[in-house]
Amino acid sequence: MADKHKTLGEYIIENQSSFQYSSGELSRLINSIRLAAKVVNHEIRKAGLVDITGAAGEVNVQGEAQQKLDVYANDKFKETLINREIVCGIASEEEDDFVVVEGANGTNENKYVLMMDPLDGSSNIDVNVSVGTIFSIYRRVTPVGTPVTIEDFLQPGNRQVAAGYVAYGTSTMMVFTTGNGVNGFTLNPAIGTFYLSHPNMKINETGKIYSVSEGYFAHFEKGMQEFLKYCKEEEGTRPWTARYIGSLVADFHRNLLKGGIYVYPRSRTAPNGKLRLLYECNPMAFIAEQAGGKASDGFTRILDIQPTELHQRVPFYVGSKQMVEKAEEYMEQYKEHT
Ligand code: P6P
Repeated sequence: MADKHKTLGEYIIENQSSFQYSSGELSRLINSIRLAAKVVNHEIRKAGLVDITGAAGEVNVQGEAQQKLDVYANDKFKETLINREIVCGIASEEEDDFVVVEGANGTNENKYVLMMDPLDGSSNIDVNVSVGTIFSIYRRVTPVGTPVTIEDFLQPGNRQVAAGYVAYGTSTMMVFTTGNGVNGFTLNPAIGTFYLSHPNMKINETGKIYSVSEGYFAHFEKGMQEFLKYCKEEEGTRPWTARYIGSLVADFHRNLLKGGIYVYPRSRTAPNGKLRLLYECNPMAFIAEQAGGKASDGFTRILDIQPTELHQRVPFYVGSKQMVEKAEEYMEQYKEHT
């Protein structure tokens, strides 16, 4: 069955000319992400057996206890990217500041910067729930040959040249876009090959699934509270189904396939929401839009937000277009409510 499907390698070769600035570097970059994903996948699949779960004893810039696999995934993706001299800089949820990647003799000829959440949802690892890697790729804006600067990372999401995620679920999938639609590849672990299992992925205009951590209802803004009440009313296709895994990649991927909305709103305890703009919201928003969906902070298109700092957080509404627009209607209607 699998042999009927194109491999990720074949897909990259066939579509390289459609990649923006197709100099072959973006293809090599995606290939290096593929390799790192297989290495991390191998480690995750044995997490329960080897003493590699549990906190690594460190705390990351977010103030979150780092899980050993967080550190492992961060190191593996960095190592793979640095060794191939494809990017000139890397930003990561697990790194306080961006990492400058110099070529041989301290040159900076590489054109791309990569931002990543190496292992999102890692608190779920110890309870055997799906986790994911999220990545976002830009061309640098400072001159090639000079050291990368923060300016290269603080670009709005509408300048991404590629974005994707790896979902370490019941199977391991790599889903990404280079600006020409979204394609999903499933790993055959027996031979370590990703196959094009989900060509040209599209998200339904609407759906019946909403993914929100409703425990924080009392802390949400009035508009978000009213939207949640709307989701539960008896009318038409509602009440909708509540599905919240607590792992963005897993919730997003299910909603991409079935239709639905994921919201991590601002609240009294999280005034800017929880998710990070650069390496969680922007890549997922790029994928959502390329699949026909929508992504905003409740008011503004995510991809148009001008970042001001590396780890900044924004409220995140993403998924089926009509469902996101309904949530935005409530946020607009009640925006004056304190
Ligand atoms: P909460 C995981 O830490 C994460 O960043 C996302 O993957 C997930 O959707 C969210 O946070 C869960 O946050 O506050 O509901 O536990």
